[in-house]
Amino acid sequence: MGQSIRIIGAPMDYGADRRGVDMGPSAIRYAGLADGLSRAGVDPTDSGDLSIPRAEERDPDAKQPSRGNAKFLREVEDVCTRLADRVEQTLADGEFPLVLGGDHSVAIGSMQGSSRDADLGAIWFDAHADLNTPETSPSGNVHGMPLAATLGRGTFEDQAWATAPRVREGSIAYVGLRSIDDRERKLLRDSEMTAFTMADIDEQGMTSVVETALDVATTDTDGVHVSLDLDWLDPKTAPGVGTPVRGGVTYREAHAALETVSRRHESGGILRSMDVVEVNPILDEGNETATLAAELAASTFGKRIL
Ligand code: B3U
Ligand code: MN
Ligand code: MN
Repeated sequence: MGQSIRIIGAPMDYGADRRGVDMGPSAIRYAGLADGLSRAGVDPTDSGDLSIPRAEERDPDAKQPSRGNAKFLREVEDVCTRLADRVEQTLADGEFPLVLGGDHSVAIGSMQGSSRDADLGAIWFDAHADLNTPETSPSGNVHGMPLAATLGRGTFEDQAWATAPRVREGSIAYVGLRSIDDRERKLLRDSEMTAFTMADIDEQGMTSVVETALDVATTDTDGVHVSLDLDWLDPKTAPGVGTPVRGGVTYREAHAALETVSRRHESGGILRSMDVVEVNPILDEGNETATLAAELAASTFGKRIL
């Protein structure tokens, strides 16, 4: 039997403006996630969804930023705290946590849980840098802030639920950036993170970029967290996302990227946790984006063409 993968659904949409990402976990499961993983040679079990009240059932004032400019921050805290515990427990049980979002703020919980017992590197496959603090965010949406939260930037400095002290800036690599806000750009430039933009992929090719990103995330760490935001892909390939940005990764590049991760994992067991986020079934066409999310997870865990 291959590695045990525990699927954890986090149907949360507090962090995004457009509704619908809370249905992401169902859509990805329906698209054949567990079957695809089994065929890839690993052993998936589904631990179901965290229970998350719909935004309408929460205090309407919660949308008003409570601390800095961050909508529903207390609600995100509640979910991420529970998610971090689930991820930590999964690892303690010897299984691999595969978290299905939900908007990208779920990554605050996955990274916190995954790094409680380990120095953690990360690869961030995303069109966006997700490095806004509540002070710099143009939208107030927490899905644009998970890395700032993990690194304890701005308002997050004194938020122990969010900050993951065993995730070092220097062990984080972005792949595929193409939409960065002005103040976020300064934060990124002043940081120690490694950032590969779409232009870098054009120049160097996806495989080579991902190999370098893996070097960054595995140096002086105990394992790697992969965070896969489906808006990383071009909107023609992945239309079911809330904040599409044209000029994204193609279908084949995406598979090549995760196959590269997979090869490194097969030889060195480098992966520790993963999340697949921002699939929005309401905006999707024929569950295409959810299907792609399921396929990319299978590629990560060893599915090959031949
Ligand atoms: N950077 C913008 C937009 C954005 C970030 N992440 C997504 N959209 N999905 C913001 O609101 O922080
Ligand atoms: Mn993101
Ligand atoms: Mn994004």
